[in-house]
Amino acid sequence: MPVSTKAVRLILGDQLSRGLASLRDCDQENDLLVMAEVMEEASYVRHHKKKLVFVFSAMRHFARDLEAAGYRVRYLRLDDPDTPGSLDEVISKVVREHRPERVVLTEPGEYRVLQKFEDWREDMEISVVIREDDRFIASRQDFADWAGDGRKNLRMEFFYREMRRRTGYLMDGDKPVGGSWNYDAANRKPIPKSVVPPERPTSRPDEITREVIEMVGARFADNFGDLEPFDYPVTRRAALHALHWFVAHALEDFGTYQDAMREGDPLLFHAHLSALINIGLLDPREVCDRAIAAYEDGAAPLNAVEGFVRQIIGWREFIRGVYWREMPGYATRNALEARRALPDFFWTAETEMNCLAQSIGDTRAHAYAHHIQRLMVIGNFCLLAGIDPRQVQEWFLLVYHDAYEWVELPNVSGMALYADGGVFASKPYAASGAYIHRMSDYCGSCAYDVKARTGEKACPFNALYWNFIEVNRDRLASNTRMAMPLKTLERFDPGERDEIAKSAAAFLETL
Ligand code: FAD
Ligand code: DLZ
Ligand code: SF4
Repeated sequence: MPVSTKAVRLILGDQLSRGLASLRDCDQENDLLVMAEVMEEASYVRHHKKKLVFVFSAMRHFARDLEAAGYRVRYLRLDDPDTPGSLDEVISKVVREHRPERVVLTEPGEYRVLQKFEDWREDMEISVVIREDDRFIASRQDFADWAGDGRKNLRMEFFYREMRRRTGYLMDGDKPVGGSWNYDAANRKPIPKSVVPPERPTSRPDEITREVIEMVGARFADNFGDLEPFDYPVTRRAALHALHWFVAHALEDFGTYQDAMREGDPLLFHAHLSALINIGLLDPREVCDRAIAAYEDGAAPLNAVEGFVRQIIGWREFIRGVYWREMPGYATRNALEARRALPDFFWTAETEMNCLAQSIGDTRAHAYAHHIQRLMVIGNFCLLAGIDPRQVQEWFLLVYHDAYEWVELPNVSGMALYADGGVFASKPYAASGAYIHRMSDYCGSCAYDVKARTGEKACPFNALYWNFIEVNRDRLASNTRMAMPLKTLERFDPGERDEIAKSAAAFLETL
């Protein structure tokens, strides 16, 4: 006799958490957990091959572990001809076939998917329950309450302090441990040649992952990025290993070299945990707890641990709050009226600008680049060259294995491009070649001269930077944080300003 189904509980590819809100009151005998690999999600952008392997393999391992724990799971594979192409069709099919009393969902990470969920709630004859995603520490409502209606510029630092108070992380009563909220001043050092980051453990793909690699290789051969070698954690157990490894071996120097870049090593002392947290294999609270325990045990200094905790309970939560507060209009903002097409070298990594060749090359190889590569090399270039924000957003959404719109969009539009007009950034993160030179070893083997401002061999970031200030002079005039570069520009003689405009135009022409 077929088992009757009380509730269908759909679990999305980035909801791989045993504590997920929609799993909490699951009746193991009568409820059905549904997971589906669907072409719509696999192709709404042409994801990096490693991101596809990561998501599908983690989904398959999660389903296997749920089954082993006694849950009834219906898993629809992409390579099964009966699997529908979209989440809409999946939900219709399982409701038709299993006739549940209700559908239980956890709110998704993207506005586009929330609209689907809301349509189901509206259109279906059975009850559709959408639960808050409480894997985040601040709910959407918490953020909205904090941000208020009228607050024009949202500042992460103040939100972060609220989160410190709320979580009690690194707090001494109502005071921050060590007396300061923020130790960022100690976290901006370039990395000397003599410092050798710890070697990361590697692992071999198991049978499930090998099968997924084969499927992605066959069906997504033209997508961006290297498929192999693939050794990312795809289970809860492996994710915990990665967390323990980071805390034991890299956290100590995470803060000091957080902004540094080195050719051939995108990881340095970074956590490489964003994708695992975003997909649900690690909980942000447990990640912070581990880091704080290392501080309390004397294994990691305060500047590292505070810096790390700030990224998670500060930036990560803040960025998500901004996304839901500002959507749907946020995706189409273009405050600086940038219209240039994304250059081809974003796909090939073939450019003489070594910083971009390295950062895009790392991205293509690993579906990963660290924050400063994303912000101050790739994002900065797009800002200075006036690349169309929609094209930049799409690129960032597809190339990184931690990318979902809730986190990618505010980072790109708000932080890197200032396309949102300053919802949370106090000024555009624009920088000349000098910044990249200071924080990396890229310039040493570059075809361009980082010290030269104009001329054929001059670092393009230099003329582009001053040209950006010139072109956006009126827009930036009222921003006190831009007063210094604007004043410096005024001091250049007209011939120099003319040369800058010509050099920038000549370079932009080559794109
Ligand atoms: P670490 O440098 O070791 O940081 C620790 C953790 O802090 C990360 O794992 C992450 O969970 C969190 N974190 C740090 N900064 C941010 C931030 N700005 N926003 C959200 N979380 C943060 N992060 C994504 O997860 N997905 C994205 O699609 C994404 N796109 C980005 C696009 C741009 C233009 C920029 C500037 C940043 C983007 N980030 C994104 C944020 C950040 O670059 C990555 O979280 C980080 O590089 C991931 O590597 P890691 O785990 O080694 O991080
Ligand atoms: C990223 C992704 C991919 C590639 N494929 C699937 C899928 O086939 N099925 C699924 O449920 N989820 C997938 N995901 C994750 C979703 O895109 C993600 O849940 C939404 O973007 C909401 O954040
Ligand atoms: Fe990048 Fe300019 Fe340095 Fe070359 S010289 S690596 S283009 S910053």
